[in-house]
Amino acid sequence: MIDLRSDTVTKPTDEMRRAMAQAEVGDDVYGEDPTVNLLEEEAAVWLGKEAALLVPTGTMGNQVAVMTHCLPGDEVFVEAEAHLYWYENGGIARLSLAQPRQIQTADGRLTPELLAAALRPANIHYTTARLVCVENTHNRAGGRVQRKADFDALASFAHAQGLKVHLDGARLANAAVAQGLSLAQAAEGADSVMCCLSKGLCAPVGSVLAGTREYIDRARKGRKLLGGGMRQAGVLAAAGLISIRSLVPRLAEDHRLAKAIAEELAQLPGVVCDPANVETNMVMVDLDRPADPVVRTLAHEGLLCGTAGPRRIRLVTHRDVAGVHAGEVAKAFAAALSQ
Ligand code: TLP
Repeated sequence: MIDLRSDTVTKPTDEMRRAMAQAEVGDDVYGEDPTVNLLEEEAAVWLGKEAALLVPTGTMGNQVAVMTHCLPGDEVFVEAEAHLYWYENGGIARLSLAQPRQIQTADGRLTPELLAAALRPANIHYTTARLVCVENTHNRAGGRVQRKADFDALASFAHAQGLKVHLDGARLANAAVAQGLSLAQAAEGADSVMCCLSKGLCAPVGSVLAGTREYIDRARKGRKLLGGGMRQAGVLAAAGLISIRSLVPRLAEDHRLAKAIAEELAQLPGVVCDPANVETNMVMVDLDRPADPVVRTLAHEGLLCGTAGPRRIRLVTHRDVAGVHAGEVAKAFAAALSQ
C-alpha cells in the first residue's frame, strides 16, 4: 500500500524509537520531566520565541493559543478554509467563547487588504477585534506557502490595528524549507506559533506552541484546563527532539516527489492538476466525477488517499513513501479512472 492520505501517517524512525526507550523522564505537571524541559527550550529557539510548550496535538495547540489571546466575545479573523475553522469542532466558539470571522481568499493567503476590508471601526455594536490566525502552509489550499515578506507585511498591519497574530504552522517546517528559511525566520511576525512534530517530521505524537514567556505561562494553564497536562511525556519529547534536530532538511525530498506526482497526473484525461500549484508536500487533484468512488477504487489499486471536496482528491507525500515513484501513483490513477 502507498499511503498518501496524510503526512500524519508517518511512523517514528528507528532513531526515535531508541531515544524514546532511553528517555529520562519525570512528572511534567510538576515541571520535572528533563526531556520535556529540553524539548521546550530547543523548540523556543527553533521557532525564534522566548518560550515553548509541548502539547499532544496541533488542534490543542491552536485552541490553547486562541484561548490564551482572547476574552469571551472577541473577534478572531480566520482565512475561510483555515484548519482552525474547518477541522477543529467549532473550538474557537466552544472553548474560547470567541467569534470566528471568516475571510475568503483565492488561495489561502490572507493579505493586509483583505484584513483591512474585514475590520470595522470601534462602535457600540461591534465586539472587540482581537486576533488574526494565519495558516502556513495552508492545508485546504493544497500546501500553499505564504512567503515571509507577505506574512511580515500582514503581521505588521495586524499589529498596527492592535491585533495579535497566531500562526498555525502545523507544517511550518515545509513552508520554511520551501523558502530556504529557518522556522524562526518564517515565524518572526507571529505573536504565537504552533508547529506539529507529528506530521512530516515523523514524531508519533506532539506539537509545540511558542510565544513570549508570559504568554506561554498562561498557555500552560490553558493546556491543563483542556486535559493536556501530561506526566512522563519525556518519551514523546525524546522523539520530538529528533524531529527538530534532524528531520527538517529532508522535507525537500517530499516536495520533489509531490511535484513529480503532479506532473504525471497532469497528463491524465479526466484530471485537472497543475504542478505549478504544488509548493510543498501536497497535491490537489480535481476530477471530472465524484471523488469518493475513485478513492475507493484507488485503495483496491494499492493507493490510499483522501478527499478535500466532492470532486477533489488530496495526496500528501512524506518520509514513509520516499521510495515511491511518481509513475506508480499515476498508474494507479489511470487504472482507477478507466474503471
Ligand atoms: N491536519 C490533518 C487533518 O486534521 C485534516 C491532516 O491530515 O492534514 N493545523 C493544520 C494546518 C493541520 O493540517 C492539522 C492537521 C492541524 C492543525 C491539527 O493537527 P492535529 O491532527 O495534530 O490535531
